[in-house]
Amino acid sequence: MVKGKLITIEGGEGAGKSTALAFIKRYFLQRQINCLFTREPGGTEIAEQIRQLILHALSDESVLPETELLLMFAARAQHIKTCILPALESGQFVVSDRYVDASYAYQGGGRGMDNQYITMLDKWIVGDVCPDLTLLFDIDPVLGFERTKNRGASHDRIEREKIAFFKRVRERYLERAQNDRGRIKIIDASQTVASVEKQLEAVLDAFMMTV
Ligand code: Z5A
Repeated sequence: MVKGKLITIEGGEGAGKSTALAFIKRYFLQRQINCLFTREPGGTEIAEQIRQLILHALSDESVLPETELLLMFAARAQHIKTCILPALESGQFVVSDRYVDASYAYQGGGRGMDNQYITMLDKWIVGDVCPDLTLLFDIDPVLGFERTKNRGASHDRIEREKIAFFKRVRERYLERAQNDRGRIKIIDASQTVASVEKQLEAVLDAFMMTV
């Protein structure tokens, strides 16, 4: 029986997910809540190897959208069965930096893959291991890109996509939030770090009242 809670973090490029994670860690630490922090694609040894392949494949051969989608779900299968589910079953809270909504947003919205394939894989691989809460960091992709430029790190294969791709990603995320308001909470990520943390605290406080 699943006893823990699954919280996922989503958003576009440079939305500030990594920055917010430090705040979320402090939030749970202060409340002495045992929490596992993980990420997708990745989170287990095999899934991290798949991540490497998806984001940094060293080949001139282009990665097909179908391949990308299947690899995302291959990594997710490993992640759920060997990491997320055992933690939830032992009563732990799990916070994942990205999860299945990202496949709908990036492979569905960004790459334009038919939703029916994603839904099919979602039903098969994710099943009922659905997030209890999703924090969607929403930002105009132009501003998100500005921020990552300042960070100075080199871009991976997906990050090298054009702005139109990230606009479609954002639209798909917002569409999903619209259709699942109980689970997906939008954080206005264009605000200052202090304001983002305030929004986060309010959402997490409200969520903790329900558990
Ligand atoms: N992907 C997919 O396609 N399908 C899937 O199913 C899954 C994933 C699961 C890996 O994601 C890629 O995988 C991702 C989607 C795809 N590709 N893309 N794009 P990732 O999560 O590992 O990497 P990311 O999305 O590229 O995250 P990021 O670039 O590291 O962004 P971030 O974590 O949201 O931002 P950050 O590093 O916290 O902040 C960026 C900069 O802005 C940094 O300099 C901060 O200091 C600054 N910052 C942060 N917050 C603020 C505020 N509030 N004001 C001003 N400046 C700020």
